[in-house]
Amino acid sequence: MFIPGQHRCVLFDVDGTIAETEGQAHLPAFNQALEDAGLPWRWDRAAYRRLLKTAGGFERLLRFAEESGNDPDELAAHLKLVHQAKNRRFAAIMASGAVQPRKGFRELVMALAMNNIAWGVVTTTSRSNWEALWAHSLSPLRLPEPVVIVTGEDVAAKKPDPEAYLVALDRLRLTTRQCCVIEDSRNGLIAARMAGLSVAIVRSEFFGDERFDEAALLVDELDELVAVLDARVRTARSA
Ligand code: XBP
Ligand code: MG
Repeated sequence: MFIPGQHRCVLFDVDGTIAETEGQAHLPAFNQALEDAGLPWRWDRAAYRRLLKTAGGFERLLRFAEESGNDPDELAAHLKLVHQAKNRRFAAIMASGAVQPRKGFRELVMALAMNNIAWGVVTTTSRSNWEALWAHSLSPLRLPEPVVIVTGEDVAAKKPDPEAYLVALDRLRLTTRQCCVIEDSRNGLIAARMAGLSVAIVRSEFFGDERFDEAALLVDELDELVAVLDARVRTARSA
């Protein structure tokens, strides 16, 4: 991780990694949208932790429909609308200013920039969710802008499929040796490793106790990665 002179870009996952958006925004937005749609389903944190194993909000709704004994094909058109309503609710929560980036995020992006390392975003959430997070929580931080943004709409297969990471490398015209990844979930870790990238995991609210054997680094907060970067830079300078 963070090899000065070799790594040109750090690819950040969004949900759980840049901000705790799942518990602070996606989950309440799902429950509001389900209620507005007149569906009796409500998800508590334990249920949502389990459902998060399925990447993609629409796919998550389909899975829950099936688990609750419904025919997902019959409900698909309705659930598509529920998912769109969920994302509108998500944007409203973001606009309220309720979601802030995780501790150390700004410092990490600035420290990377000081060392000529760019940052990018590789998520399989909807593009509108990324845009809401950027507009209300990140752009006020006056960061350098991400050099690549890959979202759920840019891929045919969501994480743990490696496609999102492969699309990012292709757009950047960089190799796997020139990039590394920060993720919070096992699905994200597998996606990045299958694309050939090294991965640091930052533990998050819903995925903190998953298995992360394939990770190069495991930390509790992003500020620990600032310290790792500083140490790598010092070692490279003294070599
Ligand atoms: C995060 C997800 C997303 C969000 C919901 O993916 O799984 O599905 O929970 O987003 P990643 P949508 O691993 O890339 O963070 O409702 O927009 O799908
Ligand atoms: Mg994530």
